[in-house]
Amino acid sequence: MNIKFALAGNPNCGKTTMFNALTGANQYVGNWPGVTVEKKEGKVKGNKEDNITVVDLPGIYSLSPYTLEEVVSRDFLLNEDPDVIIDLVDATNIERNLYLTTQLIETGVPVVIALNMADLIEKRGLKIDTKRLSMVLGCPIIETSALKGTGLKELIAEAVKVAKQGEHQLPQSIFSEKIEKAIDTVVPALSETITANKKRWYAVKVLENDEKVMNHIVLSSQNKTTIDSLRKELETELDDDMESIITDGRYTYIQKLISTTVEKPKEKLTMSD
Ligand code: BGO
Repeated sequence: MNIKFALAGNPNCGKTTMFNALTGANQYVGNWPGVTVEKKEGKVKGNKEDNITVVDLPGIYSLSPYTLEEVVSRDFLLNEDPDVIIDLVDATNIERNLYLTTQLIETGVPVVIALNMADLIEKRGLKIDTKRLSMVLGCPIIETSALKGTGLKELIAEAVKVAKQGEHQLPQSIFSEKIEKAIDTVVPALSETITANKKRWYAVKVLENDEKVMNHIVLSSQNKTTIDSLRKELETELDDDMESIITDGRYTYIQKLISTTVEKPKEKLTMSD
């Protein structure tokens, strides 16, 4: 079977090391269409049964529309339909890395998390309940060390399994009840050309008034008026702009999730404490 993985993650999460470990010398470098951002693609080595291509997305913190890297990444995920996103999460920076994860899950492309730098978890005195984290996020988590080459076979096997299942789990709710209700109002206003699994991502972006998405999709003038006034209402009530409200919502969700799944080492007391 031909399978396409997209490798995504924050800068410095170990993506280059992982890409090299997965593909070996089997890689080619070019540019993303129309921009001078480097595009790397390769074939997963040692897997004879399937023909697996890995596309290395640029290192990004978010899928917002503000940098070329972010735009290239989101266009690829939404338009090129990779079978699976392998989301590299740096275990030693898990809280910050999960911000992108919440957005990747919303694209409707199935996500498998590679919890990378796993060799440092114990050394740093961290305890991560991967089982619970996986259950709440609704995607498999495999501990990996791209540096030491551990967990890679398991990661490939899991991602292949997910690709072959071919069924899309709809993205989970993560925001407050008010925001989730607003998202539910936007979803039916979206055109049928947007597939069911991608509707949540577009609905969040429409609510945020993301310029690139607004220029790209078609809304009836009645739906546009309804959504504009819904946005205004929420902005007045929550006393912030919608993009900040959504960003805060993601952080609140992650903080809550981290508080029940990650134990950090106790701060060492210094003499002055
Ligand atoms: C240096 N475990 C550990 N311990 N380190 C890892 C792992 C892992 O699983 N994966 C990657 N690293 P990139 P992006 C370095 O380069 O792949 C390390 O931006 C150093 N360099 O070796 O470049 C990896 O592509 C000097 O570390 O990340 C690299 O995502 C001292 O994480 C760094 C210490 O990996 C970033 C580290 C001269």
